[in-house]
Amino acid sequence: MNTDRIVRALDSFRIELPSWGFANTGTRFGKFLQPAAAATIEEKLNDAGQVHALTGVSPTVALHVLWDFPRGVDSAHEVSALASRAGVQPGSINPNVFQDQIYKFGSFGNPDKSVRDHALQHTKDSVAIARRLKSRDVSLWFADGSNYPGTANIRQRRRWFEECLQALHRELASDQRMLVEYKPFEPAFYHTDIADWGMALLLARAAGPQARVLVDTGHHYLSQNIEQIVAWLLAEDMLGGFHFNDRRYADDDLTIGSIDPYQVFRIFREILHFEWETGTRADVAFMIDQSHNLKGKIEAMIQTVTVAQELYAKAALVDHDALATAQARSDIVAAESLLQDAFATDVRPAIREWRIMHRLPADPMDAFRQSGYLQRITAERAGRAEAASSSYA
Ligand code: PSV
Ligand code: MN
Repeated sequence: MNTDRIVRALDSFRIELPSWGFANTGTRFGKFLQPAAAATIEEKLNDAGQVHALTGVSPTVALHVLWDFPRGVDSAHEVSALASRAGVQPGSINPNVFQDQIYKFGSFGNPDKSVRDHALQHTKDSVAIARRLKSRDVSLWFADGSNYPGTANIRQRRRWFEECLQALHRELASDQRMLVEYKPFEPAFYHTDIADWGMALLLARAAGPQARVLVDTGHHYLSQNIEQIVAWLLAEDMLGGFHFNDRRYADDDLTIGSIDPYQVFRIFREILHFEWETGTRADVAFMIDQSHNLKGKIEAMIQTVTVAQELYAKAALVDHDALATAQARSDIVAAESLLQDAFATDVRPAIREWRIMHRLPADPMDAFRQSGYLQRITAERAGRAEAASSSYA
């Protein structure tokens, strides 16, 4: 095993936690409440801080504007202070133009101009929040779509999306980015306005030079080749970031690698191959977008971060020089085996060493279970009313 490669890979690997992953969330059939779940932004940041303190690789937290900034931009100062107290920093800022009643028929794609204006204003406020917090990325996801054929003017809505995204792009500071996330269905079940990576790419291009595409791994039809999408977006310099999660059927928000770890490995491998080929690090934000209905929230996040590290380390073991030779000779078995051998390597001992080297617990999950943190917050948080704005579903 090439330990140097693993160490180099781990030194540069960071993954962002979602604030909403620490709150009570569920499915559309209901939530199973956990007494230790976070209900306030302070609690979410504290829990994320625990994950970072134990793993050392999740220093930033993605924030959802309606759930985490009760007073909008006026909450920014407080959120920033709470984050630094928790030992983390604000990460990507996620506007929310899908939850309020006003968005029943869409946001940027709504036929009613006053609703489009309202949505645009919210996203502009989100850019302002991001700027206050020194967050680079404003991450946009739209639930817009329709449920029945003939009920929406698809090309007109596309133009409205272009106009709104362009207007929003004009608000960005020169060091900010906007990320456009796509999703093929849900909550809309006939058409989604930004349904796939091609639509997101075209809209990001139309929006302006600081817009990129965000790939949520749960937002694809089954068996779609996600790493090929990644390769194409890298080639176009249009890959901005990921929302990682796993799934068996649809957008199930399961733990990364729990169903198909080889797919995550293949995605990381494409990114590392790009770096090998170009000598440039791909400027891509790794973020988690998971919510756990059954697993303990903090344990699930520690597990997530640990698995992500393992898969990244395995991908870093692929010998791209040897792979290039095998590909050039069309030696299919040799080429494929280079991936399979790397994937089969047990990188856990090397990761333990890396943690010890960085004065981190060799086993973050065990350290968490020993720490007493869960018992303490369970006692503190049990019995208090859940804050209404803290989560979804
Ligand atoms: C939508 O399914 C999504 O992936 C978007 O990223 C949202 O911001 C997130 O989930 C939380 O609802
Ligand atoms: Mn997402």
